[in-house]
Amino acid sequence: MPLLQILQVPHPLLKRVAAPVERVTDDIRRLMDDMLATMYAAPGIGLAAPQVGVSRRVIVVDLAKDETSRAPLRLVNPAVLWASEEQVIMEEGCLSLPDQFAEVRRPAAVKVSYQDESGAAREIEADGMLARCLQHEIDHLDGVLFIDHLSLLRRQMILRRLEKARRVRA
Ligand code: K1U
Ligand code: ZN
Repeated sequence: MPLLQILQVPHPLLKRVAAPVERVTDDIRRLMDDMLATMYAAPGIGLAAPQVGVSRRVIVVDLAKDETSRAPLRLVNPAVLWASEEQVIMEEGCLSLPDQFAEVRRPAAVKVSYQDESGAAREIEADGMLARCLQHEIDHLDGVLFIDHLSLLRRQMILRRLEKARRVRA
């Protein structure tokens, strides 16, 4: 399975609203398999299609701690149907902003509708890390990054830190 290139900030595709998927075809299923392979290799716990240069509403998620307990989720056209009033602060990272982390406040629990790999309509209720990851990935489909939830000052600090790390590596 080919590994895809993960786009990094400030690639313009990361700020674009992704288009809905009209039909779950073999191409979409192949994309999700390639995204999962890319996510496991990164490593990460989620990935959205725009991060690999495809501006379509597709995400994958797997919170498994090791290869033996993998439980991949493939979500096409995911949408938040309900979000809890309760909000929690958790640390987030993003494969498009490597090695940058920040505490972000979001709803503690969500209910998400989506289509699975066969095109069937499904819903998932989540809290904890799964709720966090689903919200982070759905944000990517709307061109929103976790740093967009931070103050301007903190966002600029992270972007400067990222630039500095790139300069050191170059
Ligand atoms: O969307 C992404 O860039 C993937 C991102 C998902 C995410 C992380 C944390 C909170 C919300 C969403 C990542 O996977 S960053 C890497 C990461 O968190 C991780 C990597 C290896 C093991 C465990 C976590
Ligand atoms: Zn991300």
